[in-house]
Amino acid sequence: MASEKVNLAKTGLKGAVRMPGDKSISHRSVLFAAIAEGNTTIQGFLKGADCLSTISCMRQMGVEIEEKDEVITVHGRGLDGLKEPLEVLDVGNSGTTIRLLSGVLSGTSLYSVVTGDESIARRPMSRITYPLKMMGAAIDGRDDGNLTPLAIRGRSLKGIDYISPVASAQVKSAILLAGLNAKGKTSVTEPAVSRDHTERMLTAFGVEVNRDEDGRRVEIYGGAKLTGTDVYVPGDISSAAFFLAAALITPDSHLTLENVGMNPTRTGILDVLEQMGAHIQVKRERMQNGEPVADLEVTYGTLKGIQIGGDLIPRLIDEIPAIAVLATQASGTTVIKNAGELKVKETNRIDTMVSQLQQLGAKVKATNDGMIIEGKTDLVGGTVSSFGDHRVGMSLALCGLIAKNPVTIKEAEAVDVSFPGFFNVLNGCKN
Ligand code: SPQ
Repeated sequence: MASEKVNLAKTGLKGAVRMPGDKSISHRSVLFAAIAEGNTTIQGFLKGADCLSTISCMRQMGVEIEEKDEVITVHGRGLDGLKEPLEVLDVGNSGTTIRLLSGVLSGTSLYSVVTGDESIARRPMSRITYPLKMMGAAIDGRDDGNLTPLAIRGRSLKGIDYISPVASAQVKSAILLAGLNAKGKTSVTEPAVSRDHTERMLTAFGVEVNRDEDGRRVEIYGGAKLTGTDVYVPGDISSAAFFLAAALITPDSHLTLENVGMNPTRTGILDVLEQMGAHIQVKRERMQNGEPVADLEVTYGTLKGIQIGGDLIPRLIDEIPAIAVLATQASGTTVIKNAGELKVKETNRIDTMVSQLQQLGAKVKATNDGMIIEGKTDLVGGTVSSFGDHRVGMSLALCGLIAKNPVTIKEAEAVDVSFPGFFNVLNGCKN
């Protein structure tokens, strides 16, 4: 297990940083390409540990995937063309991989066992196995199908109209992907709109996807075919969030973040930063492959505490650890509520962030569905842990830029899940 030490930034952070590829879109690009007919090329793919797990699972099912000059070529096998895996499929740390893949596998004629690391072993799977069983899937796992390993005996499915109790793109995507192989229509209705990369990308692969005006209800028809295409993966706004936060808390900083995905289902962080008083300039707005992209310019500035909750939460769920750090440097109180989903991420992100920030001198307390942070606080530094959670690791690293003493992060290698080279890029901005 590697530790990383982050020291006080003696001057502001400066420069232009190109963001790594979007993790959610990278997973989907390989998975959809594999079940498409014909070839797909993918540019900007994130070579983080999670997306590499998706590649390795698809290769285990006979999908040929080549990597040359930063372009990935996937030779699609069609929905019925995946080969039965001879060994257990290992998704590593990736919740997206296990949930989306289970949706695909449920409607094939294959038997498969899917598992992951210790963190995956704790994460709830009944949120997908329950609706998939309603469609006729044969899935089992520990705790009555709630926990990995999942054993999936693929068989023919029937479409359902599912009212999801959670706003979750993984739940929505698992059901829609199973729906591709099901008889008739499959729809998912969510309590609030979750990220819509599956809907956008299925459309790019030639599948008819119907959506209600507000995006909460999505519908597809069984038997639809995916056709290989060219995919361009934009930079990940969830990765950009750490650099937005780094610049906003480190005096005299000015950073340009290039190539940031601006899908409206993901830009809640920008709404929050604006409310906190930050000035972020959005430049060079453009569309790439059905996804909006822009460059973001961020300058250090004073921040104020705010209230965060409601339908905004799914639009920034992965950014809450970074927002918690920002809130320690904002004047007044920040209250984050309706964010109970944080408890079922790579770690319980409410408990890990609260305990680790307290260790660094922050005034923060956990609530049932979020946290309350008092600012502005001088952080003292010390030794903390990511507990194997990439977003916790990167958030705690930000504290090192402003704390009196260095911040040492244990299990720092976790950052490779979504941002390989994160510490080098952060240090590069200090020079
Ligand atoms: O893939 P994984 O491990 O679930 O990753 C996380 C993350 O922080 O990177 C969550 F822990 O992102 C999820 C995100 O929270 C990725 C995702 C997707 O690509 O569909 C959707 C969100 O999860 P959910 O449960 O709301 O669908």
